[in-house]
Amino acid sequence: MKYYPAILFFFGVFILGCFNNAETETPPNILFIMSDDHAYQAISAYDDRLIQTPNIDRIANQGMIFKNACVTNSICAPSRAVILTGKHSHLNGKIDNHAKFDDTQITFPQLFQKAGYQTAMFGKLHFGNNPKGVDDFLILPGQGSYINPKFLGKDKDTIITGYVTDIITDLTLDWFKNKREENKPFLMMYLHKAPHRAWWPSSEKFAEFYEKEFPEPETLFDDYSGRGTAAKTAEMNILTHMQYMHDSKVRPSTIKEMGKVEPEIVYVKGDGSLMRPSEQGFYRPFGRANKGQKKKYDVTLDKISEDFKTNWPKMNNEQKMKWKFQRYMQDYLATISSVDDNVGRVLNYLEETGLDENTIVVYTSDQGFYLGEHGWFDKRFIYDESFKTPLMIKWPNVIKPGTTSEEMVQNLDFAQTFLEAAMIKVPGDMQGESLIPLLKGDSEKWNRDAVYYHYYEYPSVHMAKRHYGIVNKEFKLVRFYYDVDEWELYDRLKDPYEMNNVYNDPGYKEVVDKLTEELKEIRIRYKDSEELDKSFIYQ
Ligand code: SGN
Ligand code: CA
Repeated sequence: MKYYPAILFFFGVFILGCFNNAETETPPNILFIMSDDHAYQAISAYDDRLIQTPNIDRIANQGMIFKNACVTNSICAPSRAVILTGKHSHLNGKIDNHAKFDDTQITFPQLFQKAGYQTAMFGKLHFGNNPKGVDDFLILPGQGSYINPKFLGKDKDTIITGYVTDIITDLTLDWFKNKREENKPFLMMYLHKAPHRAWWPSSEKFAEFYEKEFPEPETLFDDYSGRGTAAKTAEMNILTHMQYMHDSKVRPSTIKEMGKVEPEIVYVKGDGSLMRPSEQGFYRPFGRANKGQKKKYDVTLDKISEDFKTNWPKMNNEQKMKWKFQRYMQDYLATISSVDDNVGRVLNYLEETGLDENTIVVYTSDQGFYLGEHGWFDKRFIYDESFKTPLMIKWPNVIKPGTTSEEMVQNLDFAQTFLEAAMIKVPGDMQGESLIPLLKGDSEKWNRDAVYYHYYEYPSVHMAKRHYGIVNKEFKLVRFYYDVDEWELYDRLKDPYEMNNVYNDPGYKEVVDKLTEELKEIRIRYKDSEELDKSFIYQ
């Protein structure tokens, strides 16, 4: 009997030794946080002129921030398909928001699940299919709703009362607290709907941000004179295409009372048919709110409508543009403020439980977004604000805190990075590159200097023409096609706002020749072609 304590001690030391040893070999957990349409200009780790995002910044401060991260196709569902399959749109087939996702393809969560990870997904997927490879999920149907959203689940669908950003976080935290199996590493996909149009904040943030005024971008009044047809014909101008009721949240009754105030705009759908804004269910997100919830929005909604009624009749176009820009920023940034608070809740939980020590945390968006640059909202273009996307990754003991990478990395690279980090075999047909050399500071092992981009969704909402191109740190060469055939070249270092297409400037002839050749090569390397393209033509 008297030897028991000693035996227990040695046994304890043995177990601890095994545990420590096991822990160093334990594959890391992955928390993948993605928001929808979150512009890097609206994250203070990138740029603090518009908003402070102290919680999202924590990931950058404790890890690495990528200043040249970009997407392969700047639109929601296609970007998600690229992330999940590690393949360009022309190979995974989800070229635009309308195309069906072929879910017989392997997505990286399936490989994690097979390798023994516990996997979960909460929030916006926007696929039309349920996710494969996740043990637990609750996803929004399509775009989902900001207020009292419906979720699709494995067993049953459910409507949850409240504000979507808070709810997605509650579901994620509930999973961590009550469903996580401690003996397995996890892959958690925590996917926000915010800050997607029509930018409905929580009632508190709506009131708070309505009082703020934001600096305008230098190119708010761009007349597109230095660019081609695509920029001139896109329907994403704040003055011309943003809607007073749907976007700026002037009450429907006020609009009615004032007569005709909305700009005349008709969208062309993917199948070529026309869709008027009213058919998009304008004001619908707010329509889901119950009486008590609506009441909380009333004070701010009344202020907006009062202001509009008094001032709109006196405004010239420049003033209307400025007014709409402020309303846009107030709501867009208010939704981001909620995302930031909620990301903080999840990061706190990881820290409090010590889970953070072996967890890779990623923050990104499905693409960038225009916050008034070139007069625009929305995305789609290869131009910087929508081509680039926020990306920051923290991985304790692997990534040196507070580091920056300027390399050309893409959402195409995520699957391979995560698989390699988890020591899971990467399928040979994935097209990205693991970011792990960059994360470890071995940048000499990274030799990509240009990326490929291809956007398809046209004709469709916002009318951004089809285009493909090649981008390196210095230049961007683009071909717009389908109903035009126009080339553009931008000097990214001399013209960071991309105001002047220098494709026909004789001084850039050598650059054009060299990049045209490289574009041909990169299309071959990634298996894109004119023939493939023809199979993606509508009608
Ligand atoms: C909706 C939006 C568009 C947006 C698309 C695609 N209009 O149609 O502004 O570009 O979604 O967004 S809305 O008035 O209905 O909000 S994506 O992120 O899903 O690709
Ligand atoms: Ca999106």
